[in-house]
Amino acid sequence: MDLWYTEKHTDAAGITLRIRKSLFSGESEFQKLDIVETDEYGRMMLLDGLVMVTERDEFVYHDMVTHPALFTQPNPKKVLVIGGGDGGTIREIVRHPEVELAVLCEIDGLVIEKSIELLPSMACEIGGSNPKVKLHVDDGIAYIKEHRGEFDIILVDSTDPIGPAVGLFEEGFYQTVFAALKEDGIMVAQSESPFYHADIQKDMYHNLRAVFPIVEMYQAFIPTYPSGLWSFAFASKQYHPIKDFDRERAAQRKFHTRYYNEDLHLGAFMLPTFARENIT
Ligand code: AG3
Repeated sequence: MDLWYTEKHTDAAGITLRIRKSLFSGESEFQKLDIVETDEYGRMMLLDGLVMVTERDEFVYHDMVTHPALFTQPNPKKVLVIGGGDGGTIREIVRHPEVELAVLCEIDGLVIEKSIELLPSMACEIGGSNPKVKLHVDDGIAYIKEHRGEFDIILVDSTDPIGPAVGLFEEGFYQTVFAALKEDGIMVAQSESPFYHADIQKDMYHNLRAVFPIVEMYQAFIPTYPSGLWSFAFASKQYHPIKDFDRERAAQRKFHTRYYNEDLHLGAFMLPTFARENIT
């Protein structure tokens, strides 16, 4: 018997993947969590039925949520991740030798626990031994209110703006992030699909521009996300992601990245017209 899972992206379209077996299915006080084995994309985590990560294409998302900001900011020492309980973003952050502290603030302890158990390729740096990594099971909004002026970079690795993540798309949240950043700090947040989520993008970028002087969108190809075209918001106090990009430093990185590179850093910020129009 074939078993297939469909995530609907609209009322009339979605993605369908053949499932080999279910590895975990449960519910926390925040959301439903499933981890399954797919034939095409390896292990996959779903929250409330939405695809969060798969082993096969997570490298795109985690490269792109991390490296553009860390190669723009000249000396990133303290980096905070809000959400991101699978650990993939932390894994990429700690590859940067300048980083002294990488804090993960994830609201749902079950996501962390099950990722460590079942998604070791992503959770490898949150399982215990890296002294640069600190975990907080806490509401990101509450956490940053207590940490003013502390971080060089804050990466918002959230779910869609439904359920526990709604507040992470609001102007009040961006003000709190601004306050938690140092005076030359940068925030990056996943910003949904330019193809399907024009309305969400419009509000989100409007809210970001009310707070940050520099706000740019960049894109990445993520096959298991709605439409396959995904985006990130780069919101910054001083550094511009292209004008202040240190191409040499990125080109000379000592670690391999399967998606990000110094040319793509620039290319990712070049948007198709329809995407540009979502945020202007
Ligand atoms: N967070 C972004 C997931 C959004 C996907 N949306 C959807 N499938 N409808 C991913 C977390 C990776 N660390």
